[in-house]
Amino acid sequence: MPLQGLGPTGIPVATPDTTTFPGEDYYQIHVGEFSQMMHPDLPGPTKFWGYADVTNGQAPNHRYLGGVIVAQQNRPVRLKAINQLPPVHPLPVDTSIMGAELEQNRICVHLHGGLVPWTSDGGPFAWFSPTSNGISFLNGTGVPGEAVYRYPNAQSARLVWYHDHAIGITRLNAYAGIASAYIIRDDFETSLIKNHIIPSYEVPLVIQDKTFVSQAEVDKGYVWGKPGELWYPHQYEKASDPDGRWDYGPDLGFPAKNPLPDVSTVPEFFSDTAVVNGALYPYLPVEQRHYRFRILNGSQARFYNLQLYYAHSKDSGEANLRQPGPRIIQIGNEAGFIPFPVALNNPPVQFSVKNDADGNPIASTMKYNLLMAPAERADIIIDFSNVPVGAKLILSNDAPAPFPQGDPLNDYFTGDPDQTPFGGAPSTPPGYGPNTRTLMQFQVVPRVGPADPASLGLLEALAVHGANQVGKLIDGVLPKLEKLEMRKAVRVRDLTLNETFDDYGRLIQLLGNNQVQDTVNGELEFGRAYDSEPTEVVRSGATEVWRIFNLTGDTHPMHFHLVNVQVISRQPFNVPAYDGVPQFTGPARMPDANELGWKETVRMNPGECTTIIARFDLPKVPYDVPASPRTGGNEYVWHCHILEHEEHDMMRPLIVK
Ligand SMILES: [Cu+2]
Repeated sequence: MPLQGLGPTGIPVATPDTTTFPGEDYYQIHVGEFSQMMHPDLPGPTKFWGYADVTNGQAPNHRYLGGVIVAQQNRPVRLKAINQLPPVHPLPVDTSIMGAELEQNRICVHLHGGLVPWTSDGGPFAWFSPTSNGISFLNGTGVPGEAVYRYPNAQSARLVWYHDHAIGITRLNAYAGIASAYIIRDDFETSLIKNHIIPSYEVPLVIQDKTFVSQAEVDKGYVWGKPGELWYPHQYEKASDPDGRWDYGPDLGFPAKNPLPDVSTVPEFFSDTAVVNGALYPYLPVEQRHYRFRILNGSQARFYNLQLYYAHSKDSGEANLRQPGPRIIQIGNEAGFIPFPVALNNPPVQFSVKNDADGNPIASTMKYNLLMAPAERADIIIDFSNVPVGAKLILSNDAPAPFPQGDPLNDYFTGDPDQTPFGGAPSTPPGYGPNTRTLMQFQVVPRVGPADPASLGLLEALAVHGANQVGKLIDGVLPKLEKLEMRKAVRVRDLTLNETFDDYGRLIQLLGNNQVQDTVNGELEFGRAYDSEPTEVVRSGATEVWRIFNLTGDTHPMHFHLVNVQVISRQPFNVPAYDGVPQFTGPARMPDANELGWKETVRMNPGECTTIIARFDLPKVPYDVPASPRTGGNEYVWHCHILEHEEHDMMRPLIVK
């Protein structure tokens, strides 16, 4: 099916009211339930929760990912969210997760990547329902079920997004569709487009994975959706069961206080169907010219190692891994333009990693192409000028899930082995799903109008040949970067990413610092619950260095509210020996070329200490921002953006005073 673009029949873009609040763009966004046919081959329409523009009195036109907002740097946006969700969630709700015992139609709007006052940050405790609200909710209008968020937009051009963050049901609300894009424009970007340095042909690509309910699932007793609606895990399948997949505490010497709940969350959810802009395995006609793609990984837990290949001559639905497509030139990430463009797919790099003697992946040996963890963004240019008309290119993925270790149960592709004896899927027949490797197809069509000006090749030349070869042309083309200096840091914090078992024996991820919290079976535990006393309390305006030690087996995309950060290094350390004082076992590595400059979601690999630096400036706004009634100060969070990790319970307060 064709890729959905922006527009009323694709992904609707909201239209601001520019008069009610002079100098500001005002939006009224309806949050409601709707159904949409996602693919003609699905057995029925899919029920979603999502955003729709009702700013100018129009009826809500709910479409998946709808409510896209385009903002201008330094022009504030005021967003009123109107919660008219029904009381019953479309997905199974596990009430053993903190907060999930409350109403099911609680929401809050988090502007992910927005530098906003905490009262507009939409943190987990700032939720509101049609009838009540959370302890940190201070942005009501006086009308139940309404909230107002104020975004200064005092930040450079970039793709941010807004999505739900309500405690206990964030993962469900986001999966059910409460998410949309928010694009910030600025003069620098406009000049690059006007001067034909970056293309004016621009396409957002929101990549997600979803699973749709089949008749067989309904026959097996799935009651949270009809065939064609969204499927979400509702049982904790113990690894000790014949078709199980998750470690269970009591099986490994970690006693559980409670039996597993009937409806249970799982440590992370990898779906079986790739969806781009809400379309299943879509195609996009592209002319023989330069295109700019704004990519967001909006998945629950799945990473993508994006590569571009020509389609097989015999089967145009499959990538020919021996025939690389054109280069991918990355010019930006989630914090806007990067300081220097990077050539990827040059040629494509398939994922690989070496394991140590114990079978654990050695992060420093990982090889990949355009790697995107959940919540990461990439601003890329692809030049189709030299691709023959009629050619088909496949955007393809081979990132392991979970990352980087991988479990074949989560890898879906044409002709994959039948895994039904182990609780997995049957083999995927050619031309059909499920598939998480073949994401979408570009179909090259003749160019309409004149050829692209030569200047559109400049960034690719820079990325491939370096600044020296391109000479003076780069003046004014590259963004300026303020580099944060380690010597200005007032504090170095040691923090930890942890894995243990909860009271139900389920695998759980936690954040902590370097203070031991408990010893279980002789193992030191550093993890703390999200709702325990804040420890990351930072002085406003302070620069701090955070050394974040990953004691788990997974890479975690750590997302920082309030600030963008700079990645200083990644360094291996002795995980079993970690007692709060690290023993480094190898040299520190520089961040990847496309991670230089600013970041806001940072991949932190197993066995590595990832060091970041940030300056905790609060946004300047022309009104008083009250202290949080829950924590005091300005209440933000930092957390893993694998949504099941975040919810259970890999999130901690970030308090700025
Ligand atoms: Cu995580």
